Amino acid sequence: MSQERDFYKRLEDKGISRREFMKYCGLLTATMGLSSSFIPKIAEVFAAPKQRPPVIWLHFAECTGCSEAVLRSMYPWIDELVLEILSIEYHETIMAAAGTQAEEILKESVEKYKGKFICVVEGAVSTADGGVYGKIGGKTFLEVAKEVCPKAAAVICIGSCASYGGVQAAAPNPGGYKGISDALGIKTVNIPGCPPNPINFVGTVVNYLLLGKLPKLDDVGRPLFAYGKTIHDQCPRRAHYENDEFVEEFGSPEAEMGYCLYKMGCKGPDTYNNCPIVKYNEGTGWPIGAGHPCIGCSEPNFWDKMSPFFVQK
Ligand code: FSX
Ligand code: SF4
Ligand code: F3S
Repeated sequence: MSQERDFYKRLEDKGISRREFMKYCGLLTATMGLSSSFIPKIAEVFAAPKQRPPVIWLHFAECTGCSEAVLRSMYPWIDELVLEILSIEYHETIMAAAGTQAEEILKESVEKYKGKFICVVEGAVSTADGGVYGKIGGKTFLEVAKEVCPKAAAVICIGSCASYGGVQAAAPNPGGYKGISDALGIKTVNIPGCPPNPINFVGTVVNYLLLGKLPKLDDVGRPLFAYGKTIHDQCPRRAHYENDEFVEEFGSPEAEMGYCLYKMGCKGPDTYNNCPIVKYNEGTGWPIGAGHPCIGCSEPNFWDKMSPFFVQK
């Protein structure tokens, strides 16, 4: 009980009311596809964590937008919550250590928590010519990934780059860039999107902590709770699609009226993600809501498969 009291006191000190926190837990519960009776249990995962699994967070070829998405947006305090439930042993962007000291921490943490840590991976790895096109501290990304990922209890790929290669793997891909599962031949939980919605990452971790297992995945490694339906099937513009009401030019009266963006190249019918429901930036916006077609950023190889983005294929 006192652990919980301390938690709420800490939230209060940061200017976050219990009501705001419970609202977030409600959103998380709904996103995870659980009934509202789970809200108190989910609140407890944060307020009185029974375990704080060690996490080793690797960065390879990417823009760090995924870390930014988790640490900065959504709710300004989500980073605090993530740090409450996870014991982040290694994360190049937020750790104080650098250089050889950082490399030693990585080595030590992998040995110390072998078989027990969660490995979060951000970014793709180069596989051509022995992986020489991407290195950290003299080691190729591929070497680092091979040393660390197979020793984890679970590997969670955050973002389309770690999941499927992302922009690095776009044609002609001279570096032979691949996602982690493909490059290493291992099974990973993929949270794609460029960047992904942080709530889908948090939901996956909370699922693991609350139910003791990873969520059910689709055939390309994505949690079904978040990626089980297409954008098109959840889109608020769907009625316009059915009524043949399309935007044919940006800035037109049809665009202003919020008509369907299919003729502007929208890839919503072929894209699985929960953006229309969960949205970004504290639930305020998402691409189609802002009048931009979906470019299919959570689909494997979307840079090649979905482009040209403004033309319907
Ligand atoms: Fe990739 Fe993440 Fe796109 Fe960027 O780190 S999914 S380029 S938003 O940030 O990996
Ligand atoms: Fe479907 Fe895109 Fe039209 Fe929405 S805007 S209804 S996702 S085609
Ligand atoms: Fe990406 Fe389409 Fe959502 S572009 S952010 S999957 S609406």
